[in-house]
Amino acid sequence: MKIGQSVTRNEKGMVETLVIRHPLAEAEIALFGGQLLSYRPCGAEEVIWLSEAAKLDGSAPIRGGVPICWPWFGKGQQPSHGFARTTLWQLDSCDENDAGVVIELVARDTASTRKIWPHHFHNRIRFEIGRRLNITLIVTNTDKSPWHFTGALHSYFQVGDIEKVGVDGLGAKYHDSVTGQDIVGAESPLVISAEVDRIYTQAGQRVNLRDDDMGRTIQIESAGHTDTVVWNPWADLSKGMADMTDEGYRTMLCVESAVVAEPVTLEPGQQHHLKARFSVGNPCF
Ligand code: TA6
Repeated sequence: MKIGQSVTRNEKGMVETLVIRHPLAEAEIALFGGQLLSYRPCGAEEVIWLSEAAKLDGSAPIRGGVPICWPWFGKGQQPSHGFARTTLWQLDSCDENDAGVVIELVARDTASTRKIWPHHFHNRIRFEIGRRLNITLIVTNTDKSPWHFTGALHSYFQVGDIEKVGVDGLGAKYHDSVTGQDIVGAESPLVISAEVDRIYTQAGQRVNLRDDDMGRTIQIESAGHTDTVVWNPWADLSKGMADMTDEGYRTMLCVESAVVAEPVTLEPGQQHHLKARFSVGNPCF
């Protein structure tokens, strides 16, 4: 069903999606999780990685795309990475013009979210899809008392060959979640040849993901974040994950705009914007 000149309601597996076909870009967004699954600017190859073994039946988080981790990041509480990525979001608005398509989805607290996290909230996720992609998570405290959150736009990028990738702009300090160590003096660019799970605490606003195999650089700009997380599970961990193929890790890298080390506190009525912008060199423009 068409809901705009460039936007159609569709299904991927068993989840409802919005498919965007605009002269400047194509994309797909699942209402389950409010999750971007695909983004391809005109003339470019796919930017976003989606696991070939992803569960697309609404029973579990979707492996790939840009899951929204909220109201917490990580496995410290259950469910892992919070409940936003398994919430069914509602389409709130869809607009388009020559520059692209803007889609907004919303999710509020319900009886079941309050059982897990006893607070009132209103979340809005805005996707601005054009020659670049902007994703903004707008979190509002609709409660009578302050609360705090951590979270991330847990972006999975498509790469040609993980061993031919270099990431710069990550800063000098990180927490290594594989070894538990805090490291000062990180290598730059980061080159990956084993499991990587790092929380960079001094990343700048702009991180470059250089991909020698695909011959492109994806620029990731973040705002409203405190950290940038980089993750690749590598071979052994992937084998234990039902929603990754054994070789899936070779073509993906997560670079995440995150709030981990310092939770954001919101007073009643206050908002926080967590943003990520992806741009890729493109012959069309
Ligand atoms: O962002 C990195 C990370 O927190 C890793 O520690 C890794 O477990 C990954 O996210 C995936 O988590 P998930 O709950 O989706 O399996």
